[in-house]
Amino acid sequence: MLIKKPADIKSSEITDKQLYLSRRDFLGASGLSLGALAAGIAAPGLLLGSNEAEAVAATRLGTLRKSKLSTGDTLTPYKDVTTYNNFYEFGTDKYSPAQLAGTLNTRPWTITVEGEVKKTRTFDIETLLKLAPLEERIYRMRCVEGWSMVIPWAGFSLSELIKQAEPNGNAKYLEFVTLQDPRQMPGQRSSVLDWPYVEGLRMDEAMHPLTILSLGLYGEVLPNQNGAPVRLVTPWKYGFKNAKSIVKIRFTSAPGVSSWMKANPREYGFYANVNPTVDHPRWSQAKERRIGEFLKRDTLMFNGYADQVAHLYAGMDLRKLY
Ligand SMILES: Nc1nc2c(c(=O)[nH]1)N[C@H]1C(S)=C(S)[C@@H](COP(=O)(O)O)O[C@H]1N2
Ligand SMILES: [Mo]
Repeated sequence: MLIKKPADIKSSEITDKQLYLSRRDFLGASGLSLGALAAGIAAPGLLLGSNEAEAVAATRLGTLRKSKLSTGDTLTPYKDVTTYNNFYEFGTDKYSPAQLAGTLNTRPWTITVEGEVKKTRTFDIETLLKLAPLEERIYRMRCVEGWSMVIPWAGFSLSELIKQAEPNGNAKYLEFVTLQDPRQMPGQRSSVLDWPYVEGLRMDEAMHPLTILSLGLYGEVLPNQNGAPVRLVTPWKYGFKNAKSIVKIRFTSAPGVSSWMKANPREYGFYANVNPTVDHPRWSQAKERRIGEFLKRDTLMFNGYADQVAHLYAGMDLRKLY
């Protein structure tokens, strides 16, 4: 009997949660190691040629721990997650990043941790991949432009890296800095933003269990257009907070000025918490279009994560500190 097992299906064909989950469970249950896949050792029913097997093994992340912090919302199809992107380093329209990000070279790659730390340190991407067990975090994501997605990220709590970075007593904020290299990132030849892309968080936001460094999605390493090889994910904030392709994390005593704040301080604030009651000057934030759905849905306070994060902002006027 020739049944196409979920593991044989290329990621590009994956369109929904069920398929993703069944493929993952199949890999888990079969006891197949990445090594076995890479060596092209065929298991019964696993009909991969060795080249194909190598390609799959090179992008797969292995077993991911499940997390109680994941949402049960239906996943946005892989195709939409990886072809409808904001990544201005590869153009300002949604479709260019998927077409142009092939020029980004993600190996070798390092993140330098500096500023208010005991000692400046550099982590290479191989070290980062092993810094903590990778978890699957299925998060609702909301762009300030009014669309949203549900993405199964793979990553670990940013707090794991912060612990290793040993910030000192002056460290109250963090800055995340994207790679700057116009040869690899053609969008940087234009001055739409003040490069490199910089975003920031307050220390308690950065330490919050929901905040992750993501190294993958849908069980595979991040596609370049989604911010390979490592990017920030803070699901209760607007998408622009989540700096992609990070090369530097700086600990500071005062909040930094992000690229978007520089570009337009009236439109973009430091906090950028999803808030349906405070509109962006150009876009209402009351409703959102979940990619793949027809009717708009109500946007939820803190993107639906109020129970977990509202306490971080107790006593703050969120109309002023948007
Ligand atoms: N370096 C960099 N990071 C970035 C951006 C960008 O233009 N450059 N766009 C942001 C915006 S506006 C959004 S909505 C998200 C989109 O992430 P995704 O394409 O993985 O869904 O990335 C954010 N991170
Ligand atoms: Mo966005």
